[in-house]
Amino acid sequence: MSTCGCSTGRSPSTAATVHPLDPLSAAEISQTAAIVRASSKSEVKFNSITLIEPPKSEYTAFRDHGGPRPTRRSLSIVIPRGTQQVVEVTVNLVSKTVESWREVKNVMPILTLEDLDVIERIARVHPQVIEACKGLGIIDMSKVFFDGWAIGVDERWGFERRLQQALAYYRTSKSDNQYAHPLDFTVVADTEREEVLSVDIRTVNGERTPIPLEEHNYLPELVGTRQYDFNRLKPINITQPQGVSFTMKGREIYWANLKMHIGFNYREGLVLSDVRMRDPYDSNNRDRKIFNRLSIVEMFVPYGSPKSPHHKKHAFDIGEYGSGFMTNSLKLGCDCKGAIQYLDAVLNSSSGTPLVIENAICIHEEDNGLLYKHTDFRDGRVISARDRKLVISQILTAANYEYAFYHTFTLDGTYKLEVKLTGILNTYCLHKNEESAPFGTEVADRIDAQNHQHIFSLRIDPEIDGSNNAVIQNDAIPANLTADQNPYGNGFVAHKTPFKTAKNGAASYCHETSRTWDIVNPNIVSAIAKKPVGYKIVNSQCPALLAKPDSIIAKRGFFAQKALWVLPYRDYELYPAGTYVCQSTGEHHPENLTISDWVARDEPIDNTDIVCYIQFGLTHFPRTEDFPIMPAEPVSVTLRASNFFEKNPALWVPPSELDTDSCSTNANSNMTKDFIEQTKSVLGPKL
Ligand code: ABN
Ligand code: CU
Repeated sequence: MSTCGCSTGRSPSTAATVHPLDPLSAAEISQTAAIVRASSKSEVKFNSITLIEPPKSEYTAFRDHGGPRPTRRSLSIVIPRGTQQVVEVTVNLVSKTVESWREVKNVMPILTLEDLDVIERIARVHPQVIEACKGLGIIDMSKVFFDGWAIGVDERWGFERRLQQALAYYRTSKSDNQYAHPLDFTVVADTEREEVLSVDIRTVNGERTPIPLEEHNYLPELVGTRQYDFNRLKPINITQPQGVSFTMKGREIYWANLKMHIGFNYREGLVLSDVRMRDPYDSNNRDRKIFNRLSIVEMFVPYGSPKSPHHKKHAFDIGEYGSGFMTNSLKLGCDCKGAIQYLDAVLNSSSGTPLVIENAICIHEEDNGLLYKHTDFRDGRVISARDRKLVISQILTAANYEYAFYHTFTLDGTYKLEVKLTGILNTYCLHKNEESAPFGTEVADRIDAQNHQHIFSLRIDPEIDGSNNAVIQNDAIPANLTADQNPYGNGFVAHKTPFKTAKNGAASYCHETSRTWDIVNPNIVSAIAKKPVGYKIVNSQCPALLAKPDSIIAKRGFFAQKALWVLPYRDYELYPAGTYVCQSTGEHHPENLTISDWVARDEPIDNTDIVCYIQFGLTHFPRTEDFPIMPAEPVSVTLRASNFFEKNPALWVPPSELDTDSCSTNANSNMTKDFIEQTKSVLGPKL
């Protein structure tokens, strides 16, 4: 690390040192592309090239039992140029050979950023689109922009076309906020043949909707700097004079008593694996495994206005576009503040060349407020300790929206995934005879932002002290006792429902009973609590999917119908809306299974290797305050140790009174005032 505490963490791994879960290197991506190309009869377009993680048993044998190093393999999803075919190619990176070449019918792979550019390029010069713009008074087509989206539903075409739709906007200048000027038509195109298939103008009572032309900007170069009061807030700087408290060995991180591996791929983005904790009280000093793997595997954004074209907008922001592909290159001091360790991401272009996103992953620590405190009111003795977070984060841009994912660990062994939603609302123009309500909000004059939901799916492969785990649902209820047993009626208990098979492991949240779920290892019982060791899922921000159960939205987004699914673990069963989400219909596809297929098997989930899909998110009724750029809205899910440690791990943290390095000051003290006066005399009144 450099002296400022910043580092890019780009030291290359060699074949001998590479961790089996490390993402493909640039060299491995190039090598894969060359091998695939050499064995292909036609020219191919690389949709994705990614690591095939070793089967869990192979990884565990290598990691824990001295077994052989797993073979590095890659999976390429390719499209023979100009066709609608989808081919999965497995390459063995040790023998440098193609191991399998398999065409998958009636599926469509992710729309990459390159794919999404196609529709803008072809729509702008298409005669029908130019005509549609003329009808709105637009002559200069360079001012018209098209956001490519996957198509939610369009009965006019099937898998003979690789479809995308475009939402159209106008810009008054280069960086003008186009979402303030939505146009009244959409475009459908075939991505591979680069053909516009339809221009769909939505008229109201036979009339076009004029472009809302008022500007709603947020960039200083457009709005000026007069509205900023630079004196309102004094600087806050985060300093870690002795450096950070984590260390990195390749992509393995060690912090406090935790260690884990940080992976990344085009689809899930960040993947945390092999999360282990050294229990400070464990007499054998074991590394206790908590999670084998965790990642955000899907994100569903269905829009709630039945009016055209909004019925076609239900975005699977991860399955249709790839969380990795949309990842931002992060900026020190803006996205991340303090002493930051970055990791790059290496993905692929359509020609198979490596594509590096510098600073794609941010790793840093933050003060996390109080960890514990007590005042003995008799003698005034006060004790408190401060908590700290290790944050591993990634931010992605999904067309108009931004999503920031913060995977957070704290000193009491808690894991919390916090998502911050920001960016710009999806908008549409309002005709003079229309109102936004009840399906949306008029966030600015004639600008409609429709109601929508954001439902995320966090996939956790738990391994609480071993691979055989189970899930127990806890409901806080009044004790069901006789008047003799509970004469004052105050008794209440946690009613426990152990989940036995996948169908009863499908659970909704219940506010009335403060419902939580414990992931436990039923084979290891806490000697003190006499309860199985576990981690508790606290998931209260989990909106019910509001689309009707028989709608295409509810079928395609079946996973979003429950707050929790528990399934038996199977290698490579990852994506709840299917491996191939673009143009999916919600109907059964034997080569593109979804969570509805996995649940239908209704297999045992009790005391076996299980995996949990945790859905959380929010229902968004847009507000004027969300426009033109949304103040970040946080939403989270938490997993807390529950009888996992025999004693409280917070006691391992020295209380603040023993911390001699604290540089806090009392804002009221004379010392601070003197300091400010002195500094003012040096720096002038700007301070
Ligand atoms: N929200 C739809 C979307 C996401 C990513 C890229 C394009 C469109
Ligand atoms: Cu929203």
